[in-house]
Amino acid sequence: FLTVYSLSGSRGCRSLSRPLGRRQGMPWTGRQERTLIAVKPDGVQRRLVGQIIQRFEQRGFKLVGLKMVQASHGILSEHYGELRTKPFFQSLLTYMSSGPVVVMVWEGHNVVQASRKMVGQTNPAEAPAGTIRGDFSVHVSRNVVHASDSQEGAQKEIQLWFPAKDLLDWDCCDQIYTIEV
Ligand code: DAT
Ligand code: MG
Repeated sequence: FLTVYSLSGSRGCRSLSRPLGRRQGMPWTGRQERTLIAVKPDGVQRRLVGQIIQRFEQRGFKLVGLKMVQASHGILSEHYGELRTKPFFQSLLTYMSSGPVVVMVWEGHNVVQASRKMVGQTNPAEAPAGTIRGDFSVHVSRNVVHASDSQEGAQKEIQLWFPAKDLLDWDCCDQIYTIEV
């Protein structure tokens, strides 16, 4: 366990007198909404991981979990269980397991709905410029990124992809500037 101490009061953080890192139970750090975002194999192959992470960071969300995995059909069948009867289901699983994916949990105010908007419609042809799919993809079968579609879905997906111990509850020092607390 690594504890990082801030060295000066010049960075504009309210919590400068205490360790940065794991949450200390301050009243202004209430647990917030979380969602699962994944850069799909096409996004990883096309070296879009950094740009996608940047969008969530710059919007003001907090990264609480991150890993790169080559997903099995087992976990993908569960993840996409609702689409089991669709004609594209098998090809979806083949594509999603074809190479590494970068799976993340992001936390913040209204993060589920906001990230769906940032990602854009399922079919990139309908996703406006400025969204991730609208900027980086052209076809529904290669739409670069996954985002949970509801708070309940997010909870299930987060549990499916991450053991609780791999999600970090930490204080981000700009938190008092991104939401009213
Ligand atoms: P979303 O990823 O926007 O939540 P979804 O849950 O309906 O959309 O579908 C999951 C993924 O399945 C989607 O991101 C890409 C793939 N998919 C959906 N519709 C498809 C289609 N008509 N043909 C091929 N792939 C499709
Ligand atoms: Mg979906």
